[in-house]
Amino acid sequence: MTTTARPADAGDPYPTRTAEAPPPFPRRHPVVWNPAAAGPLSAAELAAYDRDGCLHVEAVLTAGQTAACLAETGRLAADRSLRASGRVVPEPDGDGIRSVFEVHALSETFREIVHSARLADIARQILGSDVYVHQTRVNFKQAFEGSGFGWHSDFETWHSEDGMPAPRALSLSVALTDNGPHNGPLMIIPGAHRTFVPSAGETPPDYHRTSLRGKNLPAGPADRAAVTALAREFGIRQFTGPAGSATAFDANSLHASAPNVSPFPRTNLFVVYNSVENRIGTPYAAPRPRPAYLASRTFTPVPRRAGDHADP
Ligand code: 6CS
Ligand code: FE
Repeated sequence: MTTTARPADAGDPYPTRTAEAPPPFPRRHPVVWNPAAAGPLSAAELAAYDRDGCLHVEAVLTAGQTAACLAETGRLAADRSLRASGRVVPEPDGDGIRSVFEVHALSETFREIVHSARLADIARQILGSDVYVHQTRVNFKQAFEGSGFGWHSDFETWHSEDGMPAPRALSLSVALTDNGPHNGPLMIIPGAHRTFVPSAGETPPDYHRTSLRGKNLPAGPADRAAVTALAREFGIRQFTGPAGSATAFDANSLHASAPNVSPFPRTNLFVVYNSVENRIGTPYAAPRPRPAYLASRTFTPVPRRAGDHADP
């Protein structure tokens, strides 16, 4: 593996992180890769995902599973030995925890859920292939204190910093506590996944040490004029739902979330599945690849389990 960024003229289909960002342009790849793929989503749900780049799914976890995940979350947050590993991201202000990465490697409970057919079949159906786990994390938004996330496309980061070739990946944001309108739920501009919004500013060395804290970022946030135009065109959808429900969203969805000033914590598990046909390589616009706990380079497919749906 080389450790230098590709030259900007190497035929990159999604140029970004240049001093002057090029204007937004249409996505160059499909969203639903095989509309005939079998799986848990109905044809209407698959069409809605294709159109919007996002879909709410009820009850992906049982009450017992959400309780087990919350217990594990508390254990990981209290584990002092994890703090120095980089996996634990502190809040930008105060000493709370914002995120813990690679939870499926730290906890058998999370590993089991990430590998379950209930979650992975959704990804396999949308991406039209086997999938592997690119990233997992728990985002804590503590009551009163939890900070927000500005508007961005995850694919913009995964492409530039991790070397992900195409937006053939998706996230499942799984509510471990109830997500209501007041505790900083996910917001998405439905339809904006069809536009790639380049970000101005070169990626600094070791940028992950600061970027994940989310404040005053020199590279990565989506251009505000582009967000404004897309939100005027498509509106903004807020995803609320009880613990155990989930939102699936395309890697190139434009999304954000507000801080949590409510008295109710908002804790979500994020699982990023990438197609096995879209393995990451050399970063497109960063000096060095990020650590494996942010961007896995183990491309083992999530095993298909009984109850999974065979391809037609
Ligand atoms: O850098 C990343 O990979 C992550 N950052 C954000 C703000 N969203 C998704 C992703 O986990
Ligand atoms: Fe994100």
